[in-house]
Amino acid sequence: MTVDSSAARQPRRSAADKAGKTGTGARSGRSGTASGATGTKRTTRTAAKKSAEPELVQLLTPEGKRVKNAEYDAYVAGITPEDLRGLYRDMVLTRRFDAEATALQRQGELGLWASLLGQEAAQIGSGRATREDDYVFPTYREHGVAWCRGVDPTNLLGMFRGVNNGGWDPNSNNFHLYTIVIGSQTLHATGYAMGIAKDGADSAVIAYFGDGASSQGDVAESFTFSAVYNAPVVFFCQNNQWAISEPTEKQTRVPLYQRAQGYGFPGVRVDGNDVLACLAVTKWALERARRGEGPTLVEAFTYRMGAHTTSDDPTRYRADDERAAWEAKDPILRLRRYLEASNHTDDGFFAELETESEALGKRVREVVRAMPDPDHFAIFENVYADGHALVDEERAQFAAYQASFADASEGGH
Ligand SMILES: Cc1ncc(C[n+]2csc(CCOP(=O)(O)OP(=O)(O)O)c2C)c(N)n1
Ligand SMILES: [Mg+2]
Repeated sequence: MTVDSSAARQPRRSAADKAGKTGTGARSGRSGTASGATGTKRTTRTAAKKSAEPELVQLLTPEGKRVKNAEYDAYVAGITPEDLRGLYRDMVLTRRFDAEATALQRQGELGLWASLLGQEAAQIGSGRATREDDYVFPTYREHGVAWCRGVDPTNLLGMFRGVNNGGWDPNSNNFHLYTIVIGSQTLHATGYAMGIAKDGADSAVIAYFGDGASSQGDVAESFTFSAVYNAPVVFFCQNNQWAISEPTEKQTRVPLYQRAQGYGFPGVRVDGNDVLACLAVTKWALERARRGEGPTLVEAFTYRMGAHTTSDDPTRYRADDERAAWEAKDPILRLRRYLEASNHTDDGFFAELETESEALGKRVREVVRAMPDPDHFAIFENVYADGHALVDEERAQFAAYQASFADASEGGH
């Protein structure tokens, strides 16, 4: 896995190739798309998936059985029962927070919510692999990663309530603000990583994006730049099978992780519902970056169990049996099975976690409902550092518009 400093200019064998050689990893990444099957009918897609389950790095089976992996076991070798319970707690509390936010949107307390349901392992595994001095560039769905970075979950809700433009200081936790323009944060991450390299620091950067975003030019550009400059960045693509109503088949003809090969860096597909595998593979990729070996693409193969956002109705474009198949691979359930089978937990642990979960839900509800409305004119702040004539004009127009309501009410309406 060691690559010398001139590696950026040398064609390299990908980790997937190596994994294939040792028979342990995600080499072929067979999927319904690899054979060119691009059927758009729901039944065709489901059938293709059933007949060709993709190969991926997995340490915990859906039944909660630990399987050996010669390449990645080393990255979780020191994990203790307490660490495992910690990962379980992270996933349970993240799911609870997410469910609470969805409910708050339904009650009219949030304008919108993008649920992470089903993606807890991908986010907690990769998030816990990061070091405090690493820098994280999320999309809009990385609530589990935010949790791992120590961002108070209630801070994630201000933007979705429409009371602020972000809600946290990115530099407090090295966790950038949520980015809605899909894929653009991969460029920010690449630039930041190039800066880290120039500073001579051994920190790394991780950029999250989705299967849909993988089609954006920004992602292609960031792959090119990071490869050529050997930037210490991990591209963590959560392939949750859908980009709103578009299936992954509409984004690519090859498994996404294989795209890295064309840019000259390794790509690995990991079971995104296996928190241990996500932890191990992300640690490996971050350590490569720290050693100056450049970028890695990690494709976490997972599933968006819920709607794209609370504005979406997935029953219009996907079949129920697809969700049912993924429910059997639930990330929380599989770790619970493993913990129980290993006698790492007792009933007291689960009961305490339930109490903690209830308390989190209560706090989230209370904090959101108490969020003050912003000053109406705050939207004109922070557009330009030194102001701008056009913004001044718009502010004046808005002030006149607001004043028109005052006139109307004074007029007896
Ligand atoms: C540049 C850009 N184009 C289009 C959109 C509208 N949009 C919002 S989310 C989304 C789909 C993203 O899918 P994916 O990258 O798979 O992420 P997921 O939502 O599944 O987590 C699109 C097209 C956008 N936000 N930004
Ligand atoms: Mg997606």
